[in-house]
Amino acid sequence: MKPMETAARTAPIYDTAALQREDSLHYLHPFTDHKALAAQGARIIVRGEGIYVWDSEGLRILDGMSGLWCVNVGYGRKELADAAYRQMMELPFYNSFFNTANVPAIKLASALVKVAPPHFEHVFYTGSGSEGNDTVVRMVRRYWDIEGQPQRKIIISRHNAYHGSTVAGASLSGMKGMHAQGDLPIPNIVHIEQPYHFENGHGLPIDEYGIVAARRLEERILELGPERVAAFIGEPVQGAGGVIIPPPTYWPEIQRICDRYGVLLASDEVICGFGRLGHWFGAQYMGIRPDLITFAKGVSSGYIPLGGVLVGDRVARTLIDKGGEFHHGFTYSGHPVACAVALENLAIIEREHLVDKVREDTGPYLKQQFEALADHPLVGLAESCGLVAGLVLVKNKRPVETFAEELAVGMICRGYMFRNGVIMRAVGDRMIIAPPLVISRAQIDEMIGLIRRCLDQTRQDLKSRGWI
Ligand code: PXG
Repeated sequence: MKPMETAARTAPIYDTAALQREDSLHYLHPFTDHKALAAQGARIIVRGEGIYVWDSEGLRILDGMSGLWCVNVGYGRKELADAAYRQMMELPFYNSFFNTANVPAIKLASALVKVAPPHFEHVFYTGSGSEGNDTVVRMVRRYWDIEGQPQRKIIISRHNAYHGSTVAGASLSGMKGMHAQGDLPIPNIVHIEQPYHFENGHGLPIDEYGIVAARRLEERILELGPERVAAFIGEPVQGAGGVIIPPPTYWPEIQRICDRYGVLLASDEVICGFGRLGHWFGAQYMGIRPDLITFAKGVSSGYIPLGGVLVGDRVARTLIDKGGEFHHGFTYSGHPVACAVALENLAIIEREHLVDKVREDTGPYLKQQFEALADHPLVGLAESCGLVAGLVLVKNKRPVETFAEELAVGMICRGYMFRNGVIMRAVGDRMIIAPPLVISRAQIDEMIGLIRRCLDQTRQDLKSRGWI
């Protein structure tokens, strides 16, 4: 069955087939089965404006995923291009090693600590979120060395977490497929249950389940011996894992446990930072007080690679006052062009009150509209938090019956999304969105309308296959 093409379309401006051939000849993509891609051909995105992108066939697509959770201020921002241009002409690069610095890196550090929770006064820059989390691993181990407890090496993370794809990032991640390729995780990284009520709640009231899930951390700390545990790391809301929104009781209990055993708390805010949850940082939404915050993506709205770690006073004081040289850093730590773009990006977020807008206007509106999708016969659960949201495709609603994993129902649904001109990501059978923070109420209506139409088409398709 071929769905109707209803999205706005202009005449193609590129030779798509030729680009696809060239793509598969030379370009190895991240997380891609290249044989399958070559058979199908990549969708080539050529342009963006506001919350929309266009592909090489001229199809306009509402980008419900902000590129990859990052284009928070939307596409086509001249201010960001101008900031990059000015800085490239002034000073395109200089390193921050050997007692040197550059102006944008200094100014951005001040701007970041201004919006961070009050106990954050320092920033370490990286080029990506993965490098940020590698920095977290190096930094917490260094911290405990300096503090005279070098046996505190273990970092506890969660199944189905995503913390990046470098060796340490993939080890912290709780993705089976990643661990299976390349002898991961590295030693001294362990994983506990994710706080996913839909899958693990077994009928417990959600608040009660939040405590149970958090206590998995305490159980594991006691099993390993608190004197060996260096840190706990988690995303306030798990992104790549499928927008797993924890029960409200979860994070405060995690904080209590970390405090009790002196374990450092790292909040990976690569997705949740910079307004995504209606606060500058997800930790503020969750009411926790992390020691380290990893950031990337939204710091520059994805216009240029930049990441880093906000370092809270507890760790910073030890590193600075007692640590001497920390043997860690990257060529592009504090890259002047990336920092200049990020500074302008933060200025846009402030000027346009995007954090408040998500908290007070578009976040609650999305919640209302998105959660109403739960009335669709194919939807077992629909939930949102700020401007992230996820729904679960199910075979039966009462009692809940999910689809067999190998049917890849989420991917079928995702196909309809693309063809109808809206990007929604599939994580198994969880369909997720994280639209740009500049999305308006009218555009939310447009997005929800498209999603509903795709759900209908998916349902028809599954019926014709005899799967429902
Ligand atoms: N932490 C979190 C929470 C992330 O979401 C990273 C770290 C790594 O950042 P870099 O910049 O090294 O990619 C991420 C990245 C997906 C998907 O499938 C999500 C990410 C990356 C690739 C795919 O949703 N997030």
